[in-house]
Amino acid sequence: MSETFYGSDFDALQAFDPDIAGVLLSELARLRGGLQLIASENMSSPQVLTALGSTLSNKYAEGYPGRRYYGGCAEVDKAENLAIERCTALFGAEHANVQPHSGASANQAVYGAFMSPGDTFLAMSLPHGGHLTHGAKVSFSGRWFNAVHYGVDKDTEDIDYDEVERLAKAHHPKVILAGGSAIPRLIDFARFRAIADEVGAILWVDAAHFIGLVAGKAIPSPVPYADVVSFTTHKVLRGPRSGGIICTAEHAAAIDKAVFPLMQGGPQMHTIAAKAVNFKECATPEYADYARQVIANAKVLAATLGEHGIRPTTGGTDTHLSLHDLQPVLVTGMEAEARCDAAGITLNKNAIPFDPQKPNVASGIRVGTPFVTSQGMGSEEMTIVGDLIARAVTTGSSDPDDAVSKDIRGQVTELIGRFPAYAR
Ligand code: DSN
Repeated sequence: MSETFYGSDFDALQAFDPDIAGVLLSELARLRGGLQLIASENMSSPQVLTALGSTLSNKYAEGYPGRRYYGGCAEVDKAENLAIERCTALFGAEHANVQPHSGASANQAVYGAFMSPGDTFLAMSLPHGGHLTHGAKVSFSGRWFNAVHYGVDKDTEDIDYDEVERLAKAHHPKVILAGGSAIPRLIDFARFRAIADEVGAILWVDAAHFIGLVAGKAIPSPVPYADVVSFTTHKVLRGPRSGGIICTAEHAAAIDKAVFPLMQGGPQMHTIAAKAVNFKECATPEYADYARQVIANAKVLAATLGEHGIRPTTGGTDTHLSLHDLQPVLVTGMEAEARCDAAGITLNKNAIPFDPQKPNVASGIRVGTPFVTSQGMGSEEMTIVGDLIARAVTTGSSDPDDAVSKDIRGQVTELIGRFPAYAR
């Protein structure tokens, strides 16, 4: 450890609080000891983790660089300015706000910038792949605003753009929102822009899931089309657990005022520094290779599961995730998640469009490749991973002591042994 750096002193933590030190170690062992396939998770770098564990966490810095409500902000101003410069350069955006604490906080700010309570907006429905903060009744977004929802087409299982247009013309929303948390296909931003222009709505893209693929230039960017793009920094992007917003210059002041002081107080300067580190990482050719490999891996994984009868909705994926219908193999999402868990494979149950099951049971699973690709796995390994998931789902047990669970766990251990996460 550097003499002058006081973050990440694990020995001191272990001496003072062995309980929490134990949790940190056992979580690391969990990450290292299984296959991580949750589409929204990744393995951030030691550099990012170091910035997160730094003394910047101590600093109050309400306001923006050069315009703070506290003294002593010269150093954290440097970190925030770097994060802003790197973020706007990475995405070719006119303005960036790097202060949102999370994706949900970023989304709150976007509502605050463009809408008042009672206003109407149009967004994808949660059961068809949207997000809680896109107007679900249990979220502030559904309680304080009038959410109108579009879904996917029954045959293609992809966004029903004709329905989006019809609903936009019928309801004249102030904002049209594109994006969600279980959308395997590319979104047609040009079509959304055209619909928004037809009804005079703001076009907002929630790019939380796929912003990392945009950063790596592996898929088209929403930036040329959207008025505002909200995102998280910890999914494919592989940064700290946090959020951000990019927008056109026209909306910069409204977004900044909505993040602070409307929705948030003091920004987390350690996290902002970690975002700056992450944006620098994402500008490298290595990261672009990574983003392309994430998609290549997701395609192989989706196809392999499909060969085992675990049907990918929409027929496959263009992104980092695929959504699978388990009805053909007569297993629920809840049971599949438990069986995979017992076999050392972490993934999540997920509602599929037109799902007959309740959300906490669900007929599907969602799998994503950001984490395993960060470990260095490629297409060959995705075939093995698909075979292992299929075996766990169709013949496994939720009992970790079951012979099949143990056997699959052994194969998982062999595979991850060749691609260690956070190698010693
Ligand atoms: N909970 C995240 C996901 O898993 O997609 C979205 O917020």
